[in-house]
Amino acid sequence: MDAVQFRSPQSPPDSFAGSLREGLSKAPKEIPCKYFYDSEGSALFEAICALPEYYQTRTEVALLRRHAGEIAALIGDGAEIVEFGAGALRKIRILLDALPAAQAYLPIDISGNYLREVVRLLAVDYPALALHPLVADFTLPLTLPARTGARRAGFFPGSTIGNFRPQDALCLLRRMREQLQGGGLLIGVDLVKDPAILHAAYNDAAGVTGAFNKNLLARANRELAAGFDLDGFAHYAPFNVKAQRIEMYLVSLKRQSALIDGEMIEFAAGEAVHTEDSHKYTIDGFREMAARAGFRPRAVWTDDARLFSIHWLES
Ligand code: AVI
Repeated sequence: MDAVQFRSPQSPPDSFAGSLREGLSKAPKEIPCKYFYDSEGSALFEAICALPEYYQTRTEVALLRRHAGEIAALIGDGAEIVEFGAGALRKIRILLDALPAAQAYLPIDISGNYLREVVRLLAVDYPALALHPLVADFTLPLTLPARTGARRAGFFPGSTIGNFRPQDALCLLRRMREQLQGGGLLIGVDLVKDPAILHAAYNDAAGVTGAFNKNLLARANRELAAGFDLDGFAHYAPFNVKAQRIEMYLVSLKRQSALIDGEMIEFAAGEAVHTEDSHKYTIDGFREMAARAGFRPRAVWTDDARLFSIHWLES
């Protein structure tokens, strides 16, 4: 049983401390995957993207490069591009290079300092582009500023949609469609494939994904003095064939406890903390979901090995 010993500070439920306390008090235990991305976690994610086993980033970048002209023609001149969860702003450069007449760019990201820094670098290379960075959690309801461009186009690369449960992904797509005010959405979606390829991508030989997963505990130690023994947990990332998703867990290797936001949380030996799902779609399955969200699925691009897909969805 999870012991409750101290009940002093109770942080808001939407803070890291509050979410961690709430998620680790559940049975089974969980930690929302959005907490991976502090500065250490973001750097580890960048390292994952460069791993030989993690085919997603290089496949998506190659698709964007190969089809940039066609994509630009679909987006059209004078558009305002909204990027959901902007990150390092590398993929957007491929689009912007193909869209010299783009009017404005609105990157939305939860990490303010990081966003300001990458936008500053982008401004140097695209001096004619109006930049309107928005520090916000795009997974929550959010009102975007009034449209400035001829039309709006959304950009949601990286298959981040896969990190939402299908019902939540559907709600997110519906909300994005409203925010785009009649504009289309360009979205990257990872595909169902040989489970061995998927398993390798989330269980890399260098152990970077394991370090990324354990960064949740390291972050709790840094920010909350939780006292986690990182060696006392194992990274475990199986492919759930029925649900077509990679599931990530931190498995406690012994009986242990940690202090989170005033509560002593107990972990049994062998107990798993669920940290992430990464859903994989078929092309038709994703197009069906997009249609249920109110989009009209149009062009789709994929690589020869059918590892990854990019979809253009019209409103
Ligand atoms: C950000 N997201 C799409 C990544 C994924 O593949 O689901 C996060 C990740 N987790 C482990 N490796 C990468």
